[in-house]
Amino acid sequence: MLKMGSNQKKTYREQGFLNGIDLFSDDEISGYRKQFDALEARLGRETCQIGLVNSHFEERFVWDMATDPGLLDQMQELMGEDLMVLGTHFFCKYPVESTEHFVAWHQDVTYWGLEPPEAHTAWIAVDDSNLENGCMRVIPGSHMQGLAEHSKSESEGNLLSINQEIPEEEMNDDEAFDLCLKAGQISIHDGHLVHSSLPNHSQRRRCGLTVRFVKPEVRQTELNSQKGHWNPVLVRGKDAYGHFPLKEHPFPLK
Ligand SMILES: O=C(O)CCC(=O)C(=O)O
Repeated sequence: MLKMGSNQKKTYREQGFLNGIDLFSDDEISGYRKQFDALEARLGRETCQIGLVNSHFEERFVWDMATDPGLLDQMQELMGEDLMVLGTHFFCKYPVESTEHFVAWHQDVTYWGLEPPEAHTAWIAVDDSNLENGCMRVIPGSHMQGLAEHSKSESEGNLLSINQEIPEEEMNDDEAFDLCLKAGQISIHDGHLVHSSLPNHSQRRRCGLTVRFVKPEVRQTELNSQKGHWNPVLVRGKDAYGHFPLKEHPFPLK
């Protein structure tokens, strides 16, 4: 089991995120990147930008990334023994052509319909992600401040599913911390943490795979932002609650 230091757990509790955790070696991530590139060649950029939702049910490599034993060890350290993968979603920002795509300031759990509204996300860098290509940014400690009012973004290019945002005038960008990552590294953030990302002004793609985790005690009380039901899969421990229909693993765990 990969052990996380008590300092990291304290940081996560206090700041609401961790950054720069090594997960995959250069060889491993370049293998996964090749498989993503092949998917992109097959499906096209428009789909791959934000259209790949829950592809771990169809694509073996996405399942392997999302359930990597080292990742599950880390998530168990933060969340406890019993762990479900709630969903996966690629966020892929291509170099700006006409529209500048960005992700507006938001808190994940606002529109996920979960009760209690608790979820944690691992963001796996498929490509290097930094200031030039629009890495994720977070407001440290903002997960402690409750849920903010979200409205519709007025700027074109917001990649969020229902174009939600915490209005610009309520945000102070000076407080933002940039989550620069090398490919193969991950960040982890609390579903209450305020975060966003700026447009990709480089000539490189910026692709990350988000893996959302919940504990089995969570239930879905409203439809999520895609107007649907979640299909979580138990990946560690046990489900003593049965709040979701039991979902089989699409592929064996490593
Ligand atoms: O990848 C990004 O730019 C944003 C990701 C995000 O909003 C999320 O993980 O909830």
